Amino acid sequence: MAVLIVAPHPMNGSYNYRQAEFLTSAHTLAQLPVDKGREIAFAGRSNSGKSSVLNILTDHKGLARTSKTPGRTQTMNIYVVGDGVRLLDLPGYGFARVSQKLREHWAHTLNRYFMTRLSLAGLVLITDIRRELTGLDRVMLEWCEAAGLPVHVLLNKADKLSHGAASRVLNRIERESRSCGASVQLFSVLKKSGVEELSSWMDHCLRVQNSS
Ligand SMILES: Nc1nc2c(ncn2[C@@H]2O[C@H](COP(=O)(O)OP(=O)(O)OP(=O)(O)O)[C@@H](O)[C@H]2O)c(=O)[nH]1
Ligand SMILES: [Mg+2]
Repeated sequence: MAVLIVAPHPMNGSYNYRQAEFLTSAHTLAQLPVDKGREIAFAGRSNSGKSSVLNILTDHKGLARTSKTPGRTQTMNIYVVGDGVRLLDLPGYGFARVSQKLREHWAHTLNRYFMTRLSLAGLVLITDIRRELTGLDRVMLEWCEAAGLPVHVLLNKADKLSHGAASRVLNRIERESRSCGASVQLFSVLKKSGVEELSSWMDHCLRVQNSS
């Protein structure tokens, strides 16, 4: 298993997510890379667009596998950006057609991942703007607040709503999320919009963790 070395963060404080390369897949926590450096996890409901967001962020279409069918990502997929920074594409939650056994495995494994992973620097919570926040999204937000983990909500698939309707959802979710310290933004994989705002949040999150 690869051992990552943490190099100083870049002078201008921004990371080149285009450098991301696939490192490994993990079905259990023991299969994850050594818990050093910093990582940002991409979590959210199945089919909200986690893998697609990763591909747009890294400007690499086929990096993470996407699918019209929910339940595509069934392992934790780890990408390395260089200088000890990793991105994790997590299996989605809330997908009923996955077997009970697999659902229990991921509920338990992701719970332990969030509770114990020292290198976890932040969470990008990806939602489908048409569904707004689901019960499990709210549980994630509350948990992040309690754990002091920075979290950024992407209201993805913003192209599915008119500009006005998307802005209204953004305002509402911003108000709701303020209490738990989460930031929120609109995003569209289809329109490639929101990438700079997401990158800036991630840069900030990685810098804060690096200097603490
Ligand atoms: N219109 C539109 N479709 C999107 C957007 N983002 C993702 N999709 C589509 O949504 C579907 C699911 O995308 P994925 O990236 O596979 O979703 P995921 O969250 O990784 O799904 P799981 O791995 O099953 O948890 C695909 O058909 C994507 O093309 C977006 O911003 N706009
Ligand atoms: Mg996926």
